[in-house]
Formats: sequence, structure tokens, C-alpha cells
Amino acid sequence: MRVTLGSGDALLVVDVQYDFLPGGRLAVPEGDGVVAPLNRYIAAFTARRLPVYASRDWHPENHCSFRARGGPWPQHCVAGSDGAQFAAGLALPPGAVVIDKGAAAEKEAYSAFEGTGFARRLRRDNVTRLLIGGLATDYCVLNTVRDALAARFSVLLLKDAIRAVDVNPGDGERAEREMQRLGAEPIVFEDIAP
Ligand code: VGL
Ligand code: ZN
Repeated sequence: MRVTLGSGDALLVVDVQYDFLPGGRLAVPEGDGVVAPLNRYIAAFTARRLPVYASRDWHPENHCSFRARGGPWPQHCVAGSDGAQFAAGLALPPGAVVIDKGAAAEKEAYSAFEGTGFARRLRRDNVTRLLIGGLATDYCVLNTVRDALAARFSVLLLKDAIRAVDVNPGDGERAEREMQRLGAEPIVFEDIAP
């Protein structure tokens, strides 16, 4: 696979926040492993003056996905908390557009497209193809990729810049296969033409 970046391309960094990194409240195994590869993609995009978007899980304290509310997850990514901040090592450019999601207490929203106006924003910015990486493969990346394809954006899945929660062993691999079945093209950084 050989990928030439050009106008119409955008990078989407999904949920690279402290609570999803080792030591965080909902730690993704090796979640910190996405930071270095994502920084390489970010550099490739900024060098070409192409847009970078970054989503954040951004929950109210009483979000319905939290165990205290009968949901599946420990409390995580509470809006404005330390755990909700982007990893400091993530080199987001000053112009990165931040997409907050999951901000409504009564609604789970794994996808960056859910209730955010993100598709409209991308169309306004003339984006046609999204390169997507981040956390976690089997939740927010999966659902974001699914919605991106449903909204008719092309998707390149950054295989070297995603990690899975793997609540059940194999969840991450199944999610990757599902995203490819739906039309996402898997790439690694070396596939990008210099
Ligand atoms: C996520 C579980 C709960 C994610 C968010 O970003 O993948 N996973 N909330
Ligand atoms: Zn969440």
C-alpha cells in the first residue's frame, strides 16, 4: 500500500487522554504506544499543511456509562479533570480542532461523529479522506470508523497507532477485521510517500 497525502486528507486522533493510558482510570494495555507513531503522522500532516482533528471523551461526573450508574466502565474522562487531558507527549499542532464527545449524561457516545457535528465540520473543511488512529481500537476507534464510512468519508486505519481494551481476548483483532470489512484500508506510517 502506497499512500500519497494531499488536499482532502485529514488526520483524526481519537481519545489519546491520560485516563486511557497506563496508570489511568480506564487504562488501555500499552495505550501509550500510540503516542510516538501518532506524532509521526501529525508531523507528516503539519508539514503538508493538512488538517488535524483530535477527539476527547468528555463525560459529566454522572455519565450513564459509569459503574455508579450501572454502566460498564469505571469513572473516566470527566470533563476538565486531569485524566481527561490529552497525553502531554502528544504533539498536537496549535491549529488542531478538538471534538468533545460523550458530554450528555444519559447517552453513551463512542463515536466522534455522535452528537458532535463532526461530519458537517469535515465537509465544510473539504475533507474527503480520514486517517484514523488512537484509543481504543475496539470502542471509540471502531465506532468512529464505522460512522465515518457511513457518512461516505474514505478511511485509512492507522494499524501502528491503535491499541485495544480487549475486555474479551481478541476484541481488538475482531474490531480491526470489522473495520476492514466495512471498507477501511489498513496502513502503517511507512506506507506514506515521503
Ligand atoms: C472509550 C470506553 C469508554 C474509548 C471511551 O475511547 O475507546 N472506551 N469510553
Ligand atoms: Zn467514555
